[in-house]
Amino acid sequence: MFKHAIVRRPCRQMVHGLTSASLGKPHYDTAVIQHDAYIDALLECGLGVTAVDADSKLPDSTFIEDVALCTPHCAIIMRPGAKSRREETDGIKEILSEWYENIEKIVEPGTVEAGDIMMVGSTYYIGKSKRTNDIGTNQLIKILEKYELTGIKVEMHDVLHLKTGVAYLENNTMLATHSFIRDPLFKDIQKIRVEKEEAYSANSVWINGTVLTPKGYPTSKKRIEKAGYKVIELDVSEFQKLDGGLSCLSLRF
Ligand code: CIR
Repeated sequence: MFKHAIVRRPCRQMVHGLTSASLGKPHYDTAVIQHDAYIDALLECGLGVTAVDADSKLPDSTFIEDVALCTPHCAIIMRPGAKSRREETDGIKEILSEWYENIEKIVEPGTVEAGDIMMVGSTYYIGKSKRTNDIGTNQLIKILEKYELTGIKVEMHDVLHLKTGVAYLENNTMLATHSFIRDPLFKDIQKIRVEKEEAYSANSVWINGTVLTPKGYPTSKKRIEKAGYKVIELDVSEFQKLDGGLSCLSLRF
């Protein structure tokens, strides 16, 4: 069960955020409305929510998931692979120290963005992406082992982050797009298949029995409900324009 979430308000400069999508520029005022609805959904799932102020110098900073990993025993501050995102970690230690005594850190030349990390109980799957390098992954695995947690590397292609293509929904069940469905690493986990046309919906989030899923992906929604979860659909179109989704918008612990 999660008790708390930390989010970061989007800033006007989000229109200059990194993206590979060809969906146009995000509309700031709409993003703020969508972000408010996201916070409401987190509250509805029973979480306490801390909202960090927007930072106009950091266009991608609303994607706060990427800058830290919050485990039950320690928090780990990442070192983003994207240079323009490195300063997003400034001040994160002070924020996390309200909940964590043990705060660790990925250091140069390691890079890890936590969108590449999927938690399955005490095991953390770490995707090797353009943003997360081997040195960073090895540092992360060492830190996890210090707290009796496990880190496992995942080879992947065609996705920005691991959680662009998979989401663990607890109960030994995960959402997976085609490239992850047959990955032997996940062979013991039941899959809810995400169809190609609905690939964006793989970035859904389990919170205390409810699954937050992006609006507009009816097949995924139906399959998640059929598997026994309550679903809350949220419109995150303005964040999708920046390659971001529901998991990227919060740290949950
Ligand atoms: C980026 O390219 O870094 C941002 N525009 C989107 C980050 C999305 N984060 C995530 O998937 N965890």
